[in-house]
Amino acid sequence: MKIMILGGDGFCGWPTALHLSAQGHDIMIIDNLSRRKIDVELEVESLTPIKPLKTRLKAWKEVSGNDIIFENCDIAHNYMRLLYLMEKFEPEAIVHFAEQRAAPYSMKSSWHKRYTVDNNINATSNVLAAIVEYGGNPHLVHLGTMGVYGYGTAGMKIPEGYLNVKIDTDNGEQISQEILYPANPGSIYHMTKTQDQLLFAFYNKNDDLRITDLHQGIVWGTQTAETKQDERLINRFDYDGDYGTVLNRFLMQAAVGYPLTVHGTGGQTRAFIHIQDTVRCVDMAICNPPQTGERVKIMNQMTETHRVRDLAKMIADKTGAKIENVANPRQEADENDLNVENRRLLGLGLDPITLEEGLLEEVTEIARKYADRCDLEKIPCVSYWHDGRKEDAEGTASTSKAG
Ligand code: NAD
Ligand code: USQ
Repeated sequence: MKIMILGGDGFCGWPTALHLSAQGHDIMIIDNLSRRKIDVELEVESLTPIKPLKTRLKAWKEVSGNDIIFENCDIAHNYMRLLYLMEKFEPEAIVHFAEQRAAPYSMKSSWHKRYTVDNNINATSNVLAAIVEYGGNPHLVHLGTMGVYGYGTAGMKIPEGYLNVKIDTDNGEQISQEILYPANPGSIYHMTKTQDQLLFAFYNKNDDLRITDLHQGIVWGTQTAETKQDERLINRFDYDGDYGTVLNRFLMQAAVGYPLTVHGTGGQTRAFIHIQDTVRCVDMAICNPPQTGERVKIMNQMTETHRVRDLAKMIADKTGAKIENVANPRQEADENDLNVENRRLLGLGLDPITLEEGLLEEVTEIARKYADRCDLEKIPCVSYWHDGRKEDAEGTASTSKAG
């Protein structure tokens, strides 16, 4: 199959491109390398030494014998080039990873809020318009987020995208309808993903586009079967306060002897999935497309849920790391339960990698191995959701200094 990977130089996109190439598909990566430029802006680097994209592609050719095409294009702002590349390559499937994906980065300043809205919503809108204009009926697989639902339970498992509601009509009848589960984003980044959902619903209804939206939890881990094959193929590992996600941050903090930075009480419950399972799920989604005329297929792409403080304890027990409760820079519930339906991907044969089996390998093979590349000053999260959170944090800092 010919598959276009939008955002194929990123943390999820790169290992997905290699996996699909190893399966024998023809791959074209489209990326504007904005994630690498954001590293320059933030003055931080991936903990793992990632190579320039052309070096990565050369190494993959040597290891596998396969070519992957790369085209540099800003899909949010260069619509004509995106359309031209679709018409030239004629993809049968398109995987869309190409968005600004960090919640703290999206909340850093008004510039970062506007950049994230502009980049993400225009990217998705352009992809959908280009698919219609190109006319080849490719299946679009988008990486969405569990955060579109918020992190509550409403006394039930969060369903896979749609909620059955009963409505009392004016003439006393009751009707049933399935609606998109109510959106409840917790950051500007998450909000852009809720807007993506509406764009998908519209283009599906109006143009019969075949779309799968994968509502993914927090991805942890670094390597996959393909990225392990040569050090030049290594995947990125973000640990800084803007892009590092909680579990990978804790793994790195344990490796460098930095107290694990639990925000607030650590009562936040979140959904997780290993990067190897991300890659497998995208493959399964591509192999099981919706039919033309079928509504947007939504699958919850996560394999386990954990409370942040339990994760910290699990890693501290395995490594001897200390835990520190720091003031939470985010506007989010201190404690929440999370119960998620994920039967669709399990039903397609996903056999998840669990935290229990994978954690120590990550600490020793990745976090400890590259610990000397860590810049300790980049660890604290200093993106505050609003001024009150900043004042709280500064208040806490001055109290502890005084104490
Ligand atoms: P990433 O930042 O590592 O990769 C995104 C890639 O897209 C980068 O290479 C970037 O340069 C590219 N890109 C961004 N805007 C672009 C544009 N306008 N034109 C062309 N290329 C562009 O992010 P990731 O962690 O690989 O996440 C990929 C997708 O998966 C995102 O949409 C994210 O929302 C979703 N997701 C990620 C996680 C996670 O924990 N990493 C969890 C759930 C969902
Ligand atoms: N947290 C800590 N300490 C830290 C870092 C984070 O306690 O050092 C807490 C946060 O306050 C939050 C939780 O851990 O409660 C998760 O934070 P995160 O940065 O790991 O994840 P999040 O901001 O939600 O974003 C990540 C990805 C995003 C994806 C999302 C999936 O960056 O692209 O969409 O996970 S989900 O969380 O399911 O919405």
